[in-house]
Amino acid sequence: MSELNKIKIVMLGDVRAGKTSICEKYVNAKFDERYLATVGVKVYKKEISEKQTQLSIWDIAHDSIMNAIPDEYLKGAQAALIVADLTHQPSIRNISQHLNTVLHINSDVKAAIILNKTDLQPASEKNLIAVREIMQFYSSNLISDPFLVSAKCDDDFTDIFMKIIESVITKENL
Ligand SMILES: Nc1nc2c(ncn2[C@@H]2O[C@H](COP(=O)(O)OP(=O)(O)OP(=O)(O)O)[C@@H](O)[C@H]2O)c(=O)[nH]1
Ligand SMILES: [Mg+2]
Repeated sequence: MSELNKIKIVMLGDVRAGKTSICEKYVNAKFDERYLATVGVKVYKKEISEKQTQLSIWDIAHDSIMNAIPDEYLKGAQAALIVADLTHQPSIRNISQHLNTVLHINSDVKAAIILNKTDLQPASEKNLIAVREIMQFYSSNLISDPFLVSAKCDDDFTDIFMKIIESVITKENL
């Protein structure tokens, strides 16, 4: 049997943005209305047999002092998903800080932005403009346009994770 590719993805974003909810929906097909703050980090594993890949998804608790995230959580990450909450404008402004946090450890990380909670609030023009500016600045790391999702109502996050896996595999095969 051939060996599995191992891909580490880190989830970063403001407090309550929905990082854990997205992981739970993707890995365990569950959604919980209650808020249970992540403490430190929780690592989710998922095997993607058609890509011969084992994913480790590191769901990292938001820390108000960004630099307080231990480097070990970020080291070795080939990809990052930055989650922002459409109902909370500062979480969109802070996308850059979260990208910087991971780029500081791995300058060629593959990244994507997830704008979450579309069931509560659609993306406003103001938010989309802010995100477009971030996209331009980080264009060499970002692998796609932002994903607009609802961890509560959407059932399938395969697309997002497949895109990120493919970008990592393509880069490593160059
Ligand atoms: N309506 C709605 N609620 C959501 C959605 N995603 C997450 N939530 C709720 O928002 C709250 C925070 O979600 P979490 O997934 O715990 O947020 P987090 O980013 O992991 O937060 P930390 O662990 O503190 O960093 C919870 O009460 C979730 O049920 C969504 O798409 N729609
Ligand atoms: Mg969490």
